Amino acid sequence: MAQKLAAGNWKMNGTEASLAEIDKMLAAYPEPGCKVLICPPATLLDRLSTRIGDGPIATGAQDCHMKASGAHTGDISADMIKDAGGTYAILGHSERRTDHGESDEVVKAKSAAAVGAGLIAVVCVGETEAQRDAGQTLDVVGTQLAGSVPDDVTGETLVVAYEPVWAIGTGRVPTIEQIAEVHDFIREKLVDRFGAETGNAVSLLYGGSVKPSNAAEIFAVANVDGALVGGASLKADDFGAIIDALQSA
Ligand code: G2H
Repeated sequence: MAQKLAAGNWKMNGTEASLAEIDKMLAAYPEPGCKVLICPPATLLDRLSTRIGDGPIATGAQDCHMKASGAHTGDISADMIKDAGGTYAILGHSERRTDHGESDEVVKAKSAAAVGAGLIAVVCVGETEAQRDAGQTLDVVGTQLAGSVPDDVTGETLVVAYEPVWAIGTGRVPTIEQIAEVHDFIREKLVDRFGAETGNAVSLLYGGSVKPSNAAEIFAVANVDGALVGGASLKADDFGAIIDALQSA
């Protein structure tokens, strides 16, 4: 049985002032009924982790270099993420695939480095609008999944996020049937590759314009174990409402 996970991806948003939202979250959810993860920008990871302490809310990074250390200006490694208190890393988000040209091969190497260092990898996959219109969604997602997920994972060290590129930050959301089709497909591929025990234990997140008003409907879909939330994770009230929806799903 996969763990329910509400994950916030702050993207390139947040300064010291944003941490006040975390105080509100901690006050409202001292013991959330699902796993909660917040991935702030790297500049805030240490401060956020310290603020949260050892409670039920985890922190993570939005990327992780494939090497442990060295001459890689601007990058951070898995050990640095752990040193800053993070336990998760998001890998292969479509914004990184687009902005930084990250291929499946690169995402796989980064994910392997993260898992190898003891982090939980949140590997993102998803089709563009043109690919969906061309009927290529499952082919694209299947190829990304096969190419981006490392071999040495367990149900506890891998999370997969399905994020249709056309739904990210646009307010557009796939139909419930479209989400169900892709999540069922991802589950099937993970079970085929890793066996039923591991494949069924991997949390599958939906991501793309999740907000309080659509969360309950999305969380009712089989094989949706939670969400990767961007814009709506920046406000404690909105993210809290999404946590509420997941707790009661
Ligand atoms: C998808 C999501 C978070 P948003 O990228 O990863 O962002 O919820 O703003 O669409």
